[in-house]
Amino acid sequence: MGTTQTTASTLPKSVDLAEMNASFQQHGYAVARGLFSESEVEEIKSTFARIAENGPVPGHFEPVSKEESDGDPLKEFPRIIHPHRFDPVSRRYLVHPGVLTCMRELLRDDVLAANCMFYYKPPGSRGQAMHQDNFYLLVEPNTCVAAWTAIDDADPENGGMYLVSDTADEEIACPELANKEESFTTHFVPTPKGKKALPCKMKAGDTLFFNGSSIHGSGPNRSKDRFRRSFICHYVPKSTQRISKFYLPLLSPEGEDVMIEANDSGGPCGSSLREGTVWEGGTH
Ligand SMILES: O=C(O)CCC(=O)C(=O)O
Repeated sequence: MGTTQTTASTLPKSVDLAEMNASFQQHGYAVARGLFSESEVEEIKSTFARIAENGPVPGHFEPVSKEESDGDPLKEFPRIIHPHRFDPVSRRYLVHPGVLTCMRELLRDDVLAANCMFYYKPPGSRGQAMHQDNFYLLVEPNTCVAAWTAIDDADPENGGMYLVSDTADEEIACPELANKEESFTTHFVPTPKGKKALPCKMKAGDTLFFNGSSIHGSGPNRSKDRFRRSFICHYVPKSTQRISKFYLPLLSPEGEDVMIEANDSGGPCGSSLREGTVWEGGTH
């Protein structure tokens, strides 16, 4: 895989771009089935297995041994933040041509990549309470869009994603506190009255695209032995003027660093709250 442009006609046959676009514009999300090939899924899986074996990468991945984990599987297998800053395979997949083709269609603009993350989500781990991504990315004047790729099959039992349809036009809320028993992050955005969080069943290689204002999250992995690994990336329209400095530099489709203005406005809670413990585990 390189950074050569995939066009709509070279996407896998399982991906219907027109249908995705209609769903995304109407409901705020869309799924591209089988966007990543089996060999791509395997390469991502083996890359992150190797990173886990090699141990800590300060500031990105700071696991502890099973003995030191206090029985919390997420301490042993924490999510990896910004792996594209130290791992060339992640950097390459952050500009996956199929993802970029879908993104350009959904955003109706050229795009830049903001970040990627990898979640291992082993059996027994907590989920991530409902939230809105643009609270963290602070993209202006529009918003970010996530591309969440399943590396294992994902469903409600092993902590698959939930998304509240038709929330892409919601204001970004200042979050409430999440239930610590169920969520490893501290933020919680309630589902608006009359709306419902819907489970997104995914097969390995499927990618869920969703708007940065859409309310989404996941429950605990209650399975006995099924990891729920996922490769999660965020993108912004090329016309973006500002973003939280945590995501700078952005990455162009050709793999070049791109600097834009940092947004230090603090978002809907104001900047003082951003310093407090309420933020623990709450960044993207
Ligand atoms: O993968 C998950 O469990 C939650 C991920 C998520 O909500 C996010 O990356 O914004």
